[in-house]
Amino acid sequence: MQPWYGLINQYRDFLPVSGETPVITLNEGNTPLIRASRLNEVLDEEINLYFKYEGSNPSGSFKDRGMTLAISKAVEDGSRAVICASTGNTSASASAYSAKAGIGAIVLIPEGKIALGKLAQALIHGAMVLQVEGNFDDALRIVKELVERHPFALVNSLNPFRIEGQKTAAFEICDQLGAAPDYHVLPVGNAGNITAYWKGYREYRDAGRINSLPKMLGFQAAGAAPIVTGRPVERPETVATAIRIGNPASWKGALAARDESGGLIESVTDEEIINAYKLIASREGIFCEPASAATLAGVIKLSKRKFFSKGDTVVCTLTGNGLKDSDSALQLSGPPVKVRAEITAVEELLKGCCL
Ligand code: AN7
Repeated sequence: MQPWYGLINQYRDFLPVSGETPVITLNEGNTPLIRASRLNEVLDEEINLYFKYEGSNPSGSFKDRGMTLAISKAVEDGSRAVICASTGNTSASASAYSAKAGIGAIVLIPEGKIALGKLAQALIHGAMVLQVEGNFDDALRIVKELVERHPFALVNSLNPFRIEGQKTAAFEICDQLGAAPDYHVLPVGNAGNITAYWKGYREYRDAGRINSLPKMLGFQAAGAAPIVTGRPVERPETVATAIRIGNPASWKGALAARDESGGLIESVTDEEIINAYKLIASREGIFCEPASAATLAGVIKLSKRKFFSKGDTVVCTLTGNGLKDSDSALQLSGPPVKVRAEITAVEELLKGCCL
């Protein structure tokens, strides 16, 4: 087996790096593609369903793919500090890679609306964390203005290097499957990732590595679905805080991915997201965050209306690790059962359970 030294090393020929680029890496990428095996009952069609588990990246989300490149290029350009607005994962990743690079990180997050694990990550990596009294869209607006006035490198997905790094997930899936899937399913927030995957699939096709392209299926949370409704959402709301975004930066990229691939972008309700979140954990053994579960929620919804064909290969990207947002898991599961420290008491409770 070849050792893995991160995705810049692996996919250098497809990335805008030279021999001079300092590679800032935490050996991100090479994440598992896991075949779903116990979801047949909840699906109305027989499809080959896979999860690309991006929660196994070093900071626990797909953002690391874009960040290894964005931070490497920022260091190459001589930047001393990077800045981003974030619903949590971008800030966690930017903070981690900046720590590795030895440069400063400034992150603006919406007050009270990011999962605690993500906040903890940014803080422990030593970033300057500012909680904006507003939402993600407010934070991004301020960050965009700040970089006009100060020499900070912007590492939101408006930075093209972020998209370049993130496209490598599409390469990996094709390498892992030996072909492109029929459908690729993503949660859509700021829409950088769907833009990146579509770019990745096209580049792999153009390089002759695959000979077909998937249809891109994006899902937004119903309370934060600007691309579905066709206009910005002023007060986005959803349990899936990672995708609580009302005015996506890569709106056009998402529309292009949808239209060029012959796919769709629809919404799923919080209830559908929570149902899928629990199913992925309880039936497949994968702990993802609520935003990631919008993918399976979407697949369930589409299979109800017989959207797929028998045998279709469908890949859902599970964008982030569930441990980041253990609050959501605890709230949705309820507290564990309390018992006296005696075997008989424990046995009493176990009656009728599992045995
Ligand atoms: C787990 O961290 O926007 O459509 O600031 O954390 O590329 O924005 C996170 C987004 C999906 C949506 N799943 O991806 C941020 C941020 C998870 C995420 C998305 C995010 P994009």
